Parts: sequence; structure tokens; C-alpha cells
Amino acid sequence: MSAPLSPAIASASQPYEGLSRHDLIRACRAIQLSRRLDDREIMLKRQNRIFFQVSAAGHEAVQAAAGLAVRTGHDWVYPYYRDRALCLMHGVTAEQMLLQAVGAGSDPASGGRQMPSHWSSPDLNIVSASSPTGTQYLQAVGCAHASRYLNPAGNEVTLVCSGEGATSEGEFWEALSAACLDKLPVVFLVEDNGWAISVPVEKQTPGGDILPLAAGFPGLLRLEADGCDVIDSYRALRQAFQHCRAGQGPALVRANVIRPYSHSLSDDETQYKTKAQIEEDSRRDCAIRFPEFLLREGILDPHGLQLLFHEVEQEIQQATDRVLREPPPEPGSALRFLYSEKANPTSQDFDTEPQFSGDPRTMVDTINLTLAEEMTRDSRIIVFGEDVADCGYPENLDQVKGKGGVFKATLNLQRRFGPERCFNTPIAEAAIAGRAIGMATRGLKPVAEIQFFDYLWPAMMQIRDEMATLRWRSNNGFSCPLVLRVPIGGYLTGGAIYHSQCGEVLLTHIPGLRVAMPSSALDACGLLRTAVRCDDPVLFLEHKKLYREAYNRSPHPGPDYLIPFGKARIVKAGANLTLVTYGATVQKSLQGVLQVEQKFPEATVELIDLRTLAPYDWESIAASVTKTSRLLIVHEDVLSFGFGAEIAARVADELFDCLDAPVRRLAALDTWVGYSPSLEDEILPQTAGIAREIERLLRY
Ligand SMILES: Cc1ncc(C[n+]2csc(CCOP(=O)(O)OP(=O)(O)O)c2C)c(N)n1
Ligand SMILES: [Mg+2]
Repeated sequence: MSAPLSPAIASASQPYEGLSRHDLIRACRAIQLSRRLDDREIMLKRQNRIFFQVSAAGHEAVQAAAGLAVRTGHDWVYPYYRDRALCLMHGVTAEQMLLQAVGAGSDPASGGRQMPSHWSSPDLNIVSASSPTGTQYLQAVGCAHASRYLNPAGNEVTLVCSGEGATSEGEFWEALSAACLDKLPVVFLVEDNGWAISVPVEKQTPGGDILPLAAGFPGLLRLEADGCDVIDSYRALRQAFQHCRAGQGPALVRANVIRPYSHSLSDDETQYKTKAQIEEDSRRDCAIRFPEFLLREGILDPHGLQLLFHEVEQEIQQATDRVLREPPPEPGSALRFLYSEKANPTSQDFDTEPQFSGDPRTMVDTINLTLAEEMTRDSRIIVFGEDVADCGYPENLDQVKGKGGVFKATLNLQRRFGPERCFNTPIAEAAIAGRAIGMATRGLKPVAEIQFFDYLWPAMMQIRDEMATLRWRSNNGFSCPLVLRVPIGGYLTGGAIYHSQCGEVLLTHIPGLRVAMPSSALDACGLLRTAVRCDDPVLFLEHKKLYREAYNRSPHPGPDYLIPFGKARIVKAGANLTLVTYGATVQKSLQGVLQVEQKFPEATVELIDLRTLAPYDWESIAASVTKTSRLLIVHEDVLSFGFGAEIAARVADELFDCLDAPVRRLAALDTWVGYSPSLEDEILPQTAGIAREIERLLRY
């Protein structure tokens, strides 16, 4: 049996739930402005002057109420695409909204990059909305986490909105779980219009109502509201905000609304809704009922209402006239704000000399030490992930050695910096990435760990559609500089399919990300520090096989050692062939090179370790190939569509005239890594195979 819903607060003594005449008129104005803006956009779309339209129609009352409950500029808002009235209440103007609709370069939300209704306002703490349904929940949790860390006495609340359809995403449940575990001040507002495009809620949500399904979450205040009624919505939302401000945990409000227009202008609801269903909804329309209510209550007289409507029309007309004259985004500006323009990790600023001290350390020890040094330097750095803490029961820390990650890369960070700076998360990779994004948006520097590359995939939506896009899509309004450390790769003897995967190209193919993959302790130190100190999201790929090797150890290069991104290391100079590689195949390639050079002393091979894959050091490759006229690319990931294909294509394009032989690639077979050591050997590139390819190319 599900737990009873939380009781509504007594309200009889407070007319209109304490809302003033001014509040009610503000709400009425927002409802009218929102609806009429939708109507104007629909007209503009039909005239081909805008290119997409999605309306807030039917949702405005609860949004106006949310606008009254939230503290503008203090609280944080992760809106849904229907939240026009909420954003108007919050301070976004009609003109700003229309600038986005026409795709103007001066659109303050996205500079003409996002569809209309993808709200964003750094000044108002409205965090750039994207299009995937559900990603916003986890970022909101990260944002609330940051509120508590940065401003513990501030009582900030994060409001995150969605439709009922979006609650089917796993990310909704991961967010509820994380918010309840940490008692975070998040108000989840579900604007339930009964439809997710054409799918009715009964076919989407078991039982047709999200609230009972969330009954088991401890500390979660669950409230129901008539979302077509400003006052009832305000009652529930005020209580939800109070609960959060009082530090009692998150709240979930389901507001029952209608969707009197089709899902968007790309949809025709008559294809799946009956006439009777459409008519039934329209009886609850707040754009009609709320003004009638204000007249009945004597809050507005007919003249006052007429005046309000007239002002709204005028505002929209003037705004429309202005935005239609606005130019589109500057030609040539499309690449701006993929990356920070404040800090350039490829620059000299990130190039320092090592100051060596101590005995040689393994790569994993160096990573651990670098993390500790950076955490000491910057209290905004927060480390989290699965098993990364030393002890789940901090009071037992003095009785145990400590876990510190399955590879021990985070050992003693909890012990040294406390559970607020280093903590375990549930096994929920989307949540790790999504929360990191929310924290980073707020100015923390998350250095989160995904336990194995093989299990990165639940986080992929957050990585590709959110982490990589946030700065670009908000035209530099928001960003999420963070580090996601991911142990990667095979050669483990027994690692098999699910502990050996590479697949780095799936990340390098994403504009907006930086991808590093060091092959030695020294490089891991310098590149990790650059990753932490730079202003972009970095995927830091740590090869598991290299964590504890003897050959790639190094004395510690000091707490300020930095290696710039996009600067390869020439492992060995040579004149007759260029071999480009990275990660675990650097050492295998070196062995292959030495074997061949021993056999043919007149031939020398130049071996290049790329160190970072996005960006990668084209200049070093080009300079070397120009000199040697021959190129072999080796990587551990599968051959087809791999990183080598990109380099080979670029060399064919730009250096064709220099080549004396075909560009060759050596990589894993296009299959999975098998458990049996003989299978693994056969599938992954080995020294003998590399030597063979070098020899073949030299003879060509
Ligand atoms: C992850 C993801 N899957 C599918 C879509 C396509 N899509 C856009 S809106 C929508 C329905 C959302 O329904 P609901 O959350 O109830 O919001 P409503 O539009 O009803 O307000 C779908 C399936 C999407 N944007 N993102
Ligand atoms: Mg819906």
C-alpha cells in the first residue's frame, strides 16, 4: 500500500493562500501574455517567419504559481520547454522569447542556436534547457548539491520541471533517489497534461499517476495540485518550497493540467484525440477561468481586465516588430563557444617544467597524488563516483585501510578532505555525469569517476547532449567545466568483454569535449592537472593496464606540473616511418619499433604518443609524415571507424604529395575482447603484429 499523500496546509484563514491582489494580477498577466505569445508564434510559424513552435497552453496557471513561489535570482530553475509562463513570471521578457523564435543572433538565451522555448537566463538563474526529456532532473540535483556546499545557510531551492511523460526516463528515478539520499532541496514539478505527444498517461505511467509510484522515497514530500488553478497550485508549491527551505528534503508536486493545443506545431492532436476529449479539456482552461475568477472576486473590474489584455497585445506587437528586424547569428560564428574563451588548455599557460622529487611512482599513485594536490589547492574540487570513498561509514575510518576506488586512484581523499569532498554515489552513471554537470554549472569543479569505460553508456546522454552542448547552446551563458575520469582498455588477461573496452572515438566525435588518454605516470600527472584547471569538460581516460606498470613510472614532477592539450610526445625520433599511437599501444609500438630497427639498422621510425585525442596534435603528425613519407597508426580500439581512420583521411587529404606508401592502420579486430587469453591476444594489437606492419611499410 502506498503511503498517504502529505496533507495540505490549513488555508482557510488565508484568502487566496496569502497571495495579494498584486500577485493575482501578475499571475493573470503572465497567463495572458504567455498564451498570446504562443498564438503570435503560431501565426509567425504559419508565415514561415519562425521555424518551430511549442506552446505552454494549458500549463500557465501552475507555472504562474511556481513563479510566485520561487525567489527570483536566489533559487535556481531548470525549466521544461512548456514553461513560458514560468519564465515570464521570473523576468524573461516577451521580446527575449521572440528573439529566440526568429533565431536572432541577439537571442539572449542561445544566440539563435536553440529552438524557441529552450529557456536560459544566467541573470535569473534559469539554466539553459535542452531538448532531451529528463536530463534536467539530475542536473538540478547537482545544482542543489552545489547550493548546499557553496551557501549552506542560503536556503536556496532548485526547481526542476517536466511533463508526466518525462518521468518515465530512468534519470527521473535516479534524481529522486539521489535527492532523497542527500536530502537535497529540489522541487520536482510534474506538469501532468495527460499526454506525451500522443501517448496517454495511463499507457505511460503505471496507474496513470506518478505520485503514488514515488511513495516509498523517504523524505520526499508529495503533493497534488490542480494545475489549472493558480491558487491551488500555489498552495502546493509554497508548501514544497517551504519543505525544501527547511532542509527536510526534496518535494514532488504533480499538477494536473491540460494541453488545449497540439503537442507542438509539428503535431496534429486530432489524429489521436477525440472531439469529446478535446472539449472536455477546454472547460478547465486557465486563460479563460482565471480572468473570470478575478472579475468574480472583484480583484479586477472589466475595464481593468480589458486594459491588461490591451497592454499584453501592445507588448507583443511591439516586440514582434522589433525582433523581425533583428539579424541572424553572424556568419562564421558557429564554432564560437564550443570551448571556453577564458582558458585555453592548448596554450603556453598550461605548459610548465617538471620539478622532480622522490622515488618513481606508478601512474595510479601519481593520479592519486595529483588529485590530492589539486584538492588542496582548490576547495571547489569535489570527487565522487562508485566506491571512490575510503569507507561508507566514516566513523569506521580509523579501523580500516580504506577502499578509495576499485583501482585505488582516490585512496585517502575522503580521509584527508572529508566526506563532503569525496563521496560514494549510487550505481547510476547518468546521475554521476548529470550531477557533475549541475555542480559545475554552479562553479564547483567536479572530478567524478565512472568506474569502467564499459559502463559509461548510461551517462552518454548527459555527456553528449548536455555536457558537450551546454556552453555552445547557451551562447556562453552557462558552462560545465568538469573532469570525468574513466578507467579504460584491455590487455588485462581475463578482462573480457565488459572490462576491456576502448571506444574513445565515441567521445572524440563529440564537439565540445576534451579527451585525454595518457600513457605514462608523468603524462597522467600533467594532463590531469590541465584537465582540472581548464575551463572545459574533459573526459580523462586512464588505461587500467598502465596503472601499475614499472616502465611508465616517474618521480613526481611537482604540484604545478602541467602539460598542454594537443601536444604530442615524440617518444622516439626517426626518419623513415611515422608511427602514431596513444595509450597502451605506445609501449607495444616502441617494442615493435626497436625490434625492426635492430633487424634493419639503416631504418629509423619516429614514434608519436598523441596523449590527447581531442584536440590532437596534427602539427606534430604532419611535420613527421612530411619528413618520413610513411605513416602507420596503431590503436587498441577496433579498426573500423576508429581514431586511425580520421588521421588517415586527413593525411590523405592534406599530405598526399608527401606519401611514398599507403597509410596503414593496425588496431583491434572488429569484435569484442574475449576472456580466454588466447582470444584476447588474437583480438588486440600485439608487438609482433606491429613489427610486421612497420616492416611491410618500410619495404613498400
Ligand atoms: C529523451 C527524449 N526522448 C524523446 C523525445 C521526443 N519528445 C519530445 S517531447 C515528448 C513528450 C514529452 O511528454 P511530457 O513529458 O508529458 O511533456 P508534455 O509535452 O506533455 O508537456 C517526446 C517523446 C525527447 N525530446 N527526448
Ligand atoms: Mg505530458
